[in-house]
Amino acid sequence: MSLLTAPTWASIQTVMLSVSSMNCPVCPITVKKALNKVPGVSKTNMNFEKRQAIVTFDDAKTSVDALTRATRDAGYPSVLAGSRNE
Ligand SMILES: [Cu+2]
Repeated sequence: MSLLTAPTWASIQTVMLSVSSMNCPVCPITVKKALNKVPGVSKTNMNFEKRQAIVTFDDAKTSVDALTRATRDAGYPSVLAGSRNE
């Protein structure tokens, strides 16, 4: 339990994106950079072995569409593979 609780109107979401075109260890770095540039993204974890990106973001500021657009614009199209609310 943190003293710094999130404002109730902000919904922090964590989604899993499948980025199938990551084919070498440098790719996740590029994708991570692209995702971290999206306003509202607070955390990005890349899993190169599974070709996945796990992204935590504020859905008042951004959306899954914006995330997949960011990876696509970086050259790595992605699709939503799962999500959970936090
Ligand atoms: Cu690569």
